[in-house]
Amino acid sequence: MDDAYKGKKEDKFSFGLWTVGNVGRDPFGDPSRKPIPPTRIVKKLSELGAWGINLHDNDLVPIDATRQQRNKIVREFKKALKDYGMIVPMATTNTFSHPVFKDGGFTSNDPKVRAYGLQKVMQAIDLGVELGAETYVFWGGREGAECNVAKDPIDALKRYREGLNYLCRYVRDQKYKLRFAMEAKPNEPRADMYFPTTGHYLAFIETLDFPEMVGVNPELAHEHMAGLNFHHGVAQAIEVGKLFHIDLNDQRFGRYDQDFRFGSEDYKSAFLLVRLLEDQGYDGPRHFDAHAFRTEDEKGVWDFADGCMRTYNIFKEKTARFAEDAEIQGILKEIEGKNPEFEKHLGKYSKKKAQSLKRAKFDIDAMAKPGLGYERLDQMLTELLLGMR
Ligand code: GLT
Ligand code: MN
Ligand code: MN
Repeated sequence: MDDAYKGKKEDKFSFGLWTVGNVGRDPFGDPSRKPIPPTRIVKKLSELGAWGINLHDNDLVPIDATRQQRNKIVREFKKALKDYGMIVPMATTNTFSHPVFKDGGFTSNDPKVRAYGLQKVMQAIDLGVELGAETYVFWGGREGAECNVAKDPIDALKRYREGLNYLCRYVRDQKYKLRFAMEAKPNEPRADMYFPTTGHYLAFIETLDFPEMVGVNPELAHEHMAGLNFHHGVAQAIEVGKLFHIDLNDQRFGRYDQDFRFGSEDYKSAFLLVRLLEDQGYDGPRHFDAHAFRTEDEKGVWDFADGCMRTYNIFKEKTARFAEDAEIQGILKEIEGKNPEFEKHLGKYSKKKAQSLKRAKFDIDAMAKPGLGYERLDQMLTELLLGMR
């Protein structure tokens, strides 16, 4: 395979310890491979050309570790980061695995669980900052419901807000350089999760005490699970300056949470996304939140990781090719260039402009007549992606 597409540090590719560390467990089956020690993950990812490694508190430090055990694990992990030139750009908290969180962390009906949740997140934030993280992700894995009469959804939202406001104040108090990135998901593991889409979070963030500290971490698979167009959601986040992080993977519509290798299912969506990120100059981490098929052994895991990075870089090259394709660019120019004389009616409202626009004549049947030629354009994109242009 061509080395030109291999991951390089400047590509800012990152993986979670939980992604390449996924042991192939699913609701119906036991692990199909052995856990890989975190220090080995750091080494292998670095060799493959990744730049960063992200983690939940308990991906690294077991939930029942003593202070001494924790410090030893962290010391060894930091050494591996240094030895292999890797960084921890993002960290997060596991508030979903232990059954104490079976009805949520922030949104639990039980104040004791909510208090423990806050304590756990503060400790995990301390760990993340100690490892150098500048982005802190919140994925509310258990913040949702099956029995929808047991929890008032308005109370749930208020509790989530209260928790985030508390933690923003904690970060400010500690003088940490840390931003929060909220990750939406419509369902799994709960039947219904609060904040099912990135758009829900974008609205919610504006109601927080420190909205400037909080952005989003959209995940491709999660938006596809909700039947949405990922690249549109990401565009909306970029447009309001809220794309703090991104989870790249792939997913068939209408299925369970698959977390497939980036770009392995829907080439057109992956292309549109990479083009958007590159054209908009997104300079945050390109984080792969995916895992190898359950059929794989450790070698398959590294094939998977290499594949995510290669595919991103291949789509990046396709983006450049798209921009240099004279015929495609000619069509795009033509689409944009029609009827410039009507620009004067658009833009900011003024009384004068509105009066003039109300007098303007439009022959809507004539306007509707010409075809737009999008079939030809879309076929050109298809042929470009299939390697024919
Ligand atoms: C979990 C989830 C992911 C989240 C991770 C961060 S954990 O694997 O499915 O989408 O990004 O908490
Ligand atoms: Mn997922
Ligand atoms: Mn994710």
